[in-house]
Amino acid sequence: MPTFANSEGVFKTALQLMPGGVNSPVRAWGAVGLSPRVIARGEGPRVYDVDGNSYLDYVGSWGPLILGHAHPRVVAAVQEAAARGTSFGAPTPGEAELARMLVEAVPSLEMVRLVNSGTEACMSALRLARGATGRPRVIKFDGCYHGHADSFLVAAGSGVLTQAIPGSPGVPAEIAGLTLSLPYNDLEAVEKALKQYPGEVAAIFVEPVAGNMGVVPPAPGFLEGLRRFCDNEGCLLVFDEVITGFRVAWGGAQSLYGIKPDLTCLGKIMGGGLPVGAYGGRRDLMGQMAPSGPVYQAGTLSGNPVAVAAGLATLEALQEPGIYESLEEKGAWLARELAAAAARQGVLVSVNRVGSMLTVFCTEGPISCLKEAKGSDLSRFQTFFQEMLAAGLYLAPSQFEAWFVSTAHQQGDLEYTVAAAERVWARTSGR
Ligand code: KE4
Repeated sequence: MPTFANSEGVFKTALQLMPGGVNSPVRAWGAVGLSPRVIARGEGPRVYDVDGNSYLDYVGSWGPLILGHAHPRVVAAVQEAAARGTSFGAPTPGEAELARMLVEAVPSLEMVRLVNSGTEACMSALRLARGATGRPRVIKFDGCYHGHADSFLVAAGSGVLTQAIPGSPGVPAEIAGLTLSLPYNDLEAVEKALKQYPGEVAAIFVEPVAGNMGVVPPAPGFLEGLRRFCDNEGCLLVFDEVITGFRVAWGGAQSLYGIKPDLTCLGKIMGGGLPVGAYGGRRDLMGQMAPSGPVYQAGTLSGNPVAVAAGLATLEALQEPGIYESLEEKGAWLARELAAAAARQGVLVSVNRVGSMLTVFCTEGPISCLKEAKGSDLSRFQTFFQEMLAAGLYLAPSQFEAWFVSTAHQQGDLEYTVAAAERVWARTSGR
């Protein structure tokens, strides 16, 4: 019988020292009625808690670990970089190399700035959009999450949605009032908003594949419509590819769907599990960032050589021929077989997937926006999560997040996952 004594002990202490015992709200497992497992280490597709229990991991640190945990090339690169010094606050060869790789990989990038998180990337891109256009307003979409900068905590996804926080105290109405959050995949709503505020919208921010209300793909024509509106309105199209960058394709969702944004935000995979983010795009825009221009943004550890080494090693490993085809096959197989298992057990689910990111919604679907995602049966999700955890599956502790398949997940792992899900659905379908 597995024990969780050490997890419970460590978490009890953590609760005294950090809000909710965590350094990021989604990790507190508030939506699944359990105390979180305290993780000691990861290896390949697995994580191990401090009681020695092993789990097949589909959280992947919320997306960065596309190569699985402790990939030898990443570990070696980090060790080698650290041995040369952990930070200099000066230009280094590695950050220039990573910037070059990003510019060559992501179609819309002519110039890029490295930062320390996805939040910083999105916050900086918004400041640049406002600075470059001289306009105050921003359009985002319900259920999309662009980090925790003030302007984005309006109808946000991810932890804000999981915790059912309506907005966030501390964000002045004057700031929140400049953000228009519209239904995802609803071009009419965008057209109406642009007509309501002519010449006032600096940017439209969008997750080109939404990952923070659960996975919701763009409807046919949605991204093209946003591009057209921005061209006509003179506002900037910003793709938040913090999740989708190097996840759904080497060049991100913009290469998958063939739409060029004006600015792109990146993070997660490009840091290989260390704190790295980036924003970039047209040279005429990025050239407005200090010190080459007047829009200010800075960071002591931006482009940190150890974090950059992890990112470089990850991206170099992802250039191996056939990697994305394999991730696509694994993701498609898992999504298809999970849906088939649920159908065999007479359980209503809707599985959305793009590449190696997917969500099993506990409802019939289709799921194309936040309103539909919120129709999921959260009690059924909680039971599913708890039962899968007991079977050794470490899933995102929220209906409104994604499962991530890594290159380390083998076919046997996927088969085990589907069999475990089917057993859970067979046992609990009456509940
Ligand atoms: P970070 O500041 O957490 O590195 O990135 C913010 C961010 C920006 N854009 C998108 C599309 C994102 O998904 C995120 C962060 N994602 C969540 C999980 N979906 C992070 C998990 C957490 O908050 O702990």
